[in-house]
Amino acid sequence: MVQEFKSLLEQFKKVSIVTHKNPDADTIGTALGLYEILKNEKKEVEVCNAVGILPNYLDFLPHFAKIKRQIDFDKSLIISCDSGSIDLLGFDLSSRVIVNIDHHKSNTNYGTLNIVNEKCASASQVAYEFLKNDFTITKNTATCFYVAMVTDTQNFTTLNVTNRLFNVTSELLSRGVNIAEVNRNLTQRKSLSSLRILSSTLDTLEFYEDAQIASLVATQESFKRTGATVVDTVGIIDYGIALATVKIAIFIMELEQSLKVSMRSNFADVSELAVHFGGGGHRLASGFNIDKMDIKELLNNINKEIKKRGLLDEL
Ligand SMILES: [Mn+2]
Repeated sequence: MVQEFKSLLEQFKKVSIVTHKNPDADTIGTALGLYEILKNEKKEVEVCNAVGILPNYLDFLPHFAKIKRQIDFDKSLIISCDSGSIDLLGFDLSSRVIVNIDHHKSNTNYGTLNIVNEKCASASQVAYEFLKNDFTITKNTATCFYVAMVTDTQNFTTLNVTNRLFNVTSELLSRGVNIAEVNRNLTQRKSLSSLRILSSTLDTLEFYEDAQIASLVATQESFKRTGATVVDTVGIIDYGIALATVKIAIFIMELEQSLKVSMRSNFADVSELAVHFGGGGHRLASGFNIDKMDIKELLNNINKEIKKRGLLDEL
């Protein structure tokens, strides 16, 4: 398959690397790592995000400042990173040649070339394993791929962390990744608004079904009061799943036009649940967006669906 990728690269002088809406460290890290690889191949490369609200806590990543809101290249090869569906990219990509690099179980294989491996813990692991033998992996690329792995696995604690992932990590470190510097950047540069939205969201914590389900809510009012944006809410949902009795945590964010719902679980398949509501994701971490409605009613609907599917019964 790497031959197919190489021949696609030969056909295009320009490459547009596209990240998904509500970008996280995996989509950004994978894209920026690829940017350097393709620059070294003497390609003209751009990195694009349709929404433009970037996770600024990742601004220490090489080339972060190059990410732009629009696709400027007309006849470029598109490479999408960490996106399970074409809609999540937010660009009109009809009639474009797309290389789809991802690890979501729900990936719809929308690419011309689909490099999708749901066994990988991050899209960056997919990219690394695919490219490592045929392309130069610099320290910068290794750093971007490593940060994507650390964050997508919540510091190597998710179920998809494997022996193979640690081997990949080890290979990345041998390319010169400075772990201490990465750790400091990821853990000790939080914004004040992210701490304030954490505090106000924890106040909303509620439990259902004998505390097997937990909910957290961030309203428009609390976003305005704390000055936080969606980017500042990274990691909040992990507090929902922290209590020993909780099997599924639901985090609802009220955006200007819609509600954004994230779900976490410690064994039940919440990706199916997300697909039911029009979203997608991983078995233990998923989400969806829905038109604005009463939040209590939405929580009720999700709880009903959880019961209907027997998601609390397993094990
Ligand atoms: Mn990912």
